[in-house]
Amino acid sequence: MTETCRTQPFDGQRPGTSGLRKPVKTFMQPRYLENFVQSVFDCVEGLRGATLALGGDGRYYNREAIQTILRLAAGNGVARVIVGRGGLFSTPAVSALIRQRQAIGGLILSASHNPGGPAGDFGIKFNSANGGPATEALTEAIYARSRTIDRYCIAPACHIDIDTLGEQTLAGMTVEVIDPVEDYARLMESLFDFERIRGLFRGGFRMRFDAMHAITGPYAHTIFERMLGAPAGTVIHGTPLADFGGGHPDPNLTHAAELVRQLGRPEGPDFGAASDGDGDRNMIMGHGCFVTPSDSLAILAANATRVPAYRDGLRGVARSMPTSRAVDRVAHKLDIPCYETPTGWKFFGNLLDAGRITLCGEESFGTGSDHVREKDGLWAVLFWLNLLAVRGQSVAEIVNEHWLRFGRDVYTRHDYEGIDSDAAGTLMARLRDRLSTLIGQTIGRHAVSGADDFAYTDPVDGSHAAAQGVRLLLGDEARIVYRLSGTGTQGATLRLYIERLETRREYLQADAQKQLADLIALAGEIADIRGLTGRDAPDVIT
Ligand code: G16
Repeated sequence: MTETCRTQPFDGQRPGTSGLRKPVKTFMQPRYLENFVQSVFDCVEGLRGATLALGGDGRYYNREAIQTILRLAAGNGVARVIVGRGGLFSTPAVSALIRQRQAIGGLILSASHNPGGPAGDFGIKFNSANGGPATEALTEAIYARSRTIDRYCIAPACHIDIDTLGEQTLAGMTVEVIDPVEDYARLMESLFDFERIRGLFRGGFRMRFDAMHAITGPYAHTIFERMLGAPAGTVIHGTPLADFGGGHPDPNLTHAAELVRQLGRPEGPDFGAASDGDGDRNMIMGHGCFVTPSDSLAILAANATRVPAYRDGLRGVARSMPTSRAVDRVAHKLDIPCYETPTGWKFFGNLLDAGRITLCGEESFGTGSDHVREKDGLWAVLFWLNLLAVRGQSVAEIVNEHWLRFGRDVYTRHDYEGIDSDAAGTLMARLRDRLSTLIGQTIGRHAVSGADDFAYTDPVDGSHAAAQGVRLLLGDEARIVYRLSGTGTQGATLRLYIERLETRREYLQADAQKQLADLIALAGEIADIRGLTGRDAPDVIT
């Protein structure tokens, strides 16, 4: 019943920071999706007879891709595929499902925060049996396979109904369509004090959650409005659309502008949050106040014992290298380990599996815990709600108290998007060449105490990742980091991360861009950003 079709390799099917992301047009070429998925299947041990999870963020081409992947799964001897109704699943929900149903893994169709629609991006990533993103070793093996592939195995063309709950059969394989929200909502209920959060809403607490016309809409309507009693209208842009309503489903100050405006109004809500295309990112805001992802991680760690799931304390924490060192200060106080990993959630997987850490996070609006093996947007929002309910204070009050206790790691990230790839490569190469000469120098008024190209050896399996970004460590606990994004699809994106510790009470509230102005200028000069990229200013500032 299965056909074996001849094919030839495509260039460039190397997964990036989080799976393979390409323009939709690239993915829609005949055999492109088939080649990549077959390459994945050829590299996953134990696939035959196993269970797979499958779903995506609803972006353009999601439904068509699901039909093709189902046929490929049947062609490769998979016993059961669990699909979210309508082909929808958030990334953290897939991670939870893989663990719950002991699946061999899952395929998640998403390009996360990248725009969708016919002119936008599409993406696909494989998560392994622990629920987490494939390791570097596996993604490299998939890439190697994609370069030599000469056939794929597929069941004959047919149409599977993915909109009706229940089981169907495709060439001997069971396709099980489930509600994508139910199990995930129950998992959240088991972690947090829902009754206490209900009390918050009963008391008139006002929240706005921006689902950005992406995957979290159905989850947020169910959890916030139905289960927790938040009034209708709490969730905005709650219907997933194939082009995200023309928006950019990236929860940050630039792309969630409407939410930011609402929270800035005198009569605005008490709490605001947003999530991204596939539901793993989160942005947290209070009335008139934005919480940086780095601060959010530190605050959740410092307060973890106040919510049911973490009542017994944390085993350890981890952050990606460019994330501010705010959480390090909390870990120090709690006397627990704090790990610094390269950018990419996959690097947290071994630490979580080995029970070395309980919470982890990244500056790129990602926070999570050992409940799944992905960052989890709604989990972070619920954690904050639980905290607000227990502490009875505003977001701003909680943040300010935290800064008074630990100091504030004033932080910003500047993104230069879609720059020329060669220029970006030259910029990084020149920085690397200068590393050894920078140490000990004083640049501007800052002494350089350390300079390196970040490398990481995983303490669990000893695997090594080199060239993960250039770090300059300066006096006053200041730091400048340069790295190239691994998720863009057009040219290169340079990310510049700048931070400095502020402990003077009278400066704790000051504007981050102003407080960091001299470091920002310095970072531009050291790397000659203007000269090499022709850009005077970043495209996105967070
Ligand atoms: C992905 C990864 C994250 C990473 C982020 C940014 O997020 O899962 O671990 O921090 O990309 O990566 P980069 O700086 O290389 O663009 P997402 O939400 O896009 O899957």
